[in-house]
Parts: sequence; C-alpha cells; structure tokens
Amino acid sequence: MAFISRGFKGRRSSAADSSRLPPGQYLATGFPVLSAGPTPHTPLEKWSFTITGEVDQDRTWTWAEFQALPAEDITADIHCVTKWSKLGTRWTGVPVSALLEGVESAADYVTAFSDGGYTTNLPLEDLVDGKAWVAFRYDGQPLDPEHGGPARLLVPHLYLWKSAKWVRGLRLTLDDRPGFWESNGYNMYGDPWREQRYWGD
Ligand SMILES: Nc1nc2c(c(=O)[nH]1)N[C@H]1C(S)=C(S)[C@@H](COP(=O)(O)O)O[C@H]1N2
Ligand SMILES: [Mo]
Repeated sequence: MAFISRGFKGRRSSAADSSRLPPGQYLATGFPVLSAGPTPHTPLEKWSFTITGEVDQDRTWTWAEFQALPAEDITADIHCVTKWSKLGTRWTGVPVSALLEGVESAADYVTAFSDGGYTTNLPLEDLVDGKAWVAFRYDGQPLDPEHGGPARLLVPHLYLWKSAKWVRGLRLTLDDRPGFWESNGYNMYGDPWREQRYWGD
C-alpha cells in the first residue's frame, strides 16, 4: 500500500509539472544563456532607464532612482522558444506599471530597447497589471550580466525573447513595430500556450 501510494504521488507531482509546460516545451536543467551578441557591461553610474516615444514627456531614472522604486518578488515559469522551460524562477523587479504611472500616451505598443541594440515589441497591455517587471535580482542575487544584468525585462507569460536583457527603456508606439527577432521570423506576439513561435503560427 505504501509503495503504491508513493508511486501514485510521484506521478501526480510530475503530472502537475507537465501541466505547467506549454506545448512542445521540456524542462531545462540549469539556466541556459541565449544572447544574440556579446554581453554588454554598462557601469551602474552610466545606467539609466527611459520611457520615451508617444509620451507627453520622456521619463528617465538613474540606477539610484530606479532602486528607490517599490520592487516586488516574483516567482514565475519561463519558456524559451528554443523549447526549454524553467519552472518557479525567482526574481526581484520593479513592476512596469510603476514606471508608467502618470505617463499619458495614446500608444498601444511598446518597443523595449537594450544596450547592444536588441529590441523587442509587445502590446502595452501585456506590460501592465502585474504581468511584467524590470528585474534586477535573480534567486536573491544581483542579476548576472549573462542573464541581462544589471536589469532585464521579465514578461513570463510570453516566450522569453520578449524579456529583453540589459534593457534601458521602453519606446511607446501607436502601431506594432517588429523588434530584432520579430524582423527575423519570430512571432509578433509569442504566446507559448498557443505555440506562437514564428511568423504565421
Ligand atoms: N538584449 C537581449 N535580450 C535578450 C536576448 C538577446 O539576445 N539580447 N535573447 C532573448 C532570448 S531569445 C531568450 S530565450 C532570453 C534568454 O535569457 P537567458 O539568457 O537569461 O536565458 O533572453 C532574451 N533577451
Ligand atoms: Mo530564445
């Protein structure tokens, strides 16, 4: 009886994990690094974060100002288009809503831009209401440069290419403009649950 019950529990917990895996994904071991170019190393005293584009006025935070914003701890499952997923990753970050507070804009879209020139596009509504953060800690430690430190976008409900590493700001736009991977065959939206990997998915 004990044996059967242990086996049953084991299957149940792996079934629970697999229900958190979007179609076509597998569980990664470790934390793979995926970067289209070299890792930039911007010193914190030169770092800033800017909201620009279709806004009444640009807003910019220095690193010290950004650190003074209210941050949250986040636990999230993340999914890379190359098919690995990682469950229950732990981050600390400033919710994007806090950065957009008081910003007046007619924009419906955003292009996140990063040191090194990477860009990615998202609907503005996917960045607000507790769905996205500018994260600067991972697993209780300052975010590794390889994983986007000092700070990266974290949008766990979309494929991870939307979570721009080394992010330096958000450009608000009226229309949906393809970013780096979106100009190279990746989906404009990128919902892992609908397997929106590439153009036409
Ligand atoms: N600036 C920048 N951000 C980026 C990328 C990149 O090449 N440059 N790669 C994206 C892709 S395709 C993925 S899967 C994730 C990988 O994040 P990780 O290296 O922390 O696993 O970062 C995304 N953000
Ligand atoms: Mo990716």
